[in-house]
Amino acid sequence: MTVNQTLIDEAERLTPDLYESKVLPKRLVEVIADSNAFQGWRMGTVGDYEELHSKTFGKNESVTLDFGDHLVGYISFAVESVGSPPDAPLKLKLIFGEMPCEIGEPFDQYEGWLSSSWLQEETLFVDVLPTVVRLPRRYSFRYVKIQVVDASRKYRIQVTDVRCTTVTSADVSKVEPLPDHVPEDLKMMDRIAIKTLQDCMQTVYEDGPKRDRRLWIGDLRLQAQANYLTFRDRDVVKRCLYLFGGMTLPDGKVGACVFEKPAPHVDDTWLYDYSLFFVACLYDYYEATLDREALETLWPVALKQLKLGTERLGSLGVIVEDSTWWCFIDWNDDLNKQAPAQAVLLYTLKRGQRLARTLKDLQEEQWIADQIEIVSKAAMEHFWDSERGLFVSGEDKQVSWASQVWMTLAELLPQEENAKLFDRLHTEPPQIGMNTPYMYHHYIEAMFSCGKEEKAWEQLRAYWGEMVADGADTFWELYNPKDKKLSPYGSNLINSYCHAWSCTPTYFIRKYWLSAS
Ligand code: RAM
Repeated sequence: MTVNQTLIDEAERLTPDLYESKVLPKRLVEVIADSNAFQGWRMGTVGDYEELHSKTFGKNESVTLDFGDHLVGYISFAVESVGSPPDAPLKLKLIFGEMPCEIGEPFDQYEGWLSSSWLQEETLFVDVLPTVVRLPRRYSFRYVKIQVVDASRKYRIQVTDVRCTTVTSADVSKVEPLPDHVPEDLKMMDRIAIKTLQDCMQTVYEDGPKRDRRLWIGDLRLQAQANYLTFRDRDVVKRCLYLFGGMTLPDGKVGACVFEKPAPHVDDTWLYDYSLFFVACLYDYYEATLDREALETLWPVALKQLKLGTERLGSLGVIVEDSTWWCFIDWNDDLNKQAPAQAVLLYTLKRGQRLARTLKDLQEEQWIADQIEIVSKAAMEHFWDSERGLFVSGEDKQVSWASQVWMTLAELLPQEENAKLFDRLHTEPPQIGMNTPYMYHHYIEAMFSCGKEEKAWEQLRAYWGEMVADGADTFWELYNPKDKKLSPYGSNLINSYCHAWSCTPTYFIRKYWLSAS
């Protein structure tokens, strides 16, 4: 990696302190298989949390605690023996679940392709009782199952004082309450979205506090947009931008994600669209903060992404797809990404052009203007099917929501035309749909951008509203209302159920509902 130590030092200086609070469990529960419940599991109440203190547990017995909401933090509890003096160590297993499925389905049956080490569990041995156990790892959960793997025939245990010390860098006092006239369902979505963002805001903007627990630029872009209208943090966003800008891949590309520990370093994953989003993140940050110094410092990195992005254009001005590239757009193996990628390039070029203008970088402004012309002209020639009145992508001329949405966001057509495009699409939806709240975000944003507000609210309510109906405490990484166990990783157990890129209902509500009312 190429390191600009000055930027990294500044990023480190901006490391936030975390706010802590103590949360106690609310009730004792049991997981129940129920084909009508989300993913086939629901929680049934067994008793109040206080009842835990009068219970004892022996070998193979367990208790599941419900904290009543999604939490990110450190758990501790007191444990003591009951009966004869403990004549053997106590072996405990703890299983943490953001969702009931993680408590209901044994982790050893997991067969997904992402590492099973993301599944949150802990086996511990306690040699001396009584004691207070403080687990060193941070967990992301609502439910915790405490299971006695073994004690001995001569003693049982009692568990008391279970608590979680939650952590976040989000300052909840900065969030303004929504006015009374906002409908209740939107208020509920706003609250859940803010909690999602809050739980992901740690010393960087994590994508998910359960998994991957690191800073991804695609997630950062949406989190930051939601943050500007809620927690109004600027320092942690700035820290994230400086981390990305200060550690690029050897050829100057911004990496898709970075790690903070043991010392900041960039991952070797590169995504075409994600590195271009560095420009969009910087644009949004400058719009929100007018931090000219940061803009001047990071502009060379942003400009470099545009230059590298245009290097993928073939002689016809169209993005070349080959084995050396990976563009994200959505988790969907069937999706052809050529047209959406061309649109992301155009979208970021337009933001880069405004930044160049702000900086009075006339030469680069002109270069960007020339690229916008080339990319737009080629997009119209290669991706716009004038007979059908929609965008196609790839050799097979695939019709996907992603292509329409990103071309709309890139404002290739005038907005009245985009509005008509959406009218057509809603009568005859594209064959290739959307799988992530990340893609749905762009779908909703595209409709707001071309004046289809009513449809945007309807779709926001249909998608995130159904997640609420399905029991979301925080919004999820993956959600397909037609396939609720969908996972690109081979198992819904490993999905993240508090995921940054899903936090944008609060952005839509605060940006578009409040300004319209
Ligand atoms: C997954 C994570 C992350 C996302 C990348 C592309 O690993 O969900 O949030 O940005 O994919």
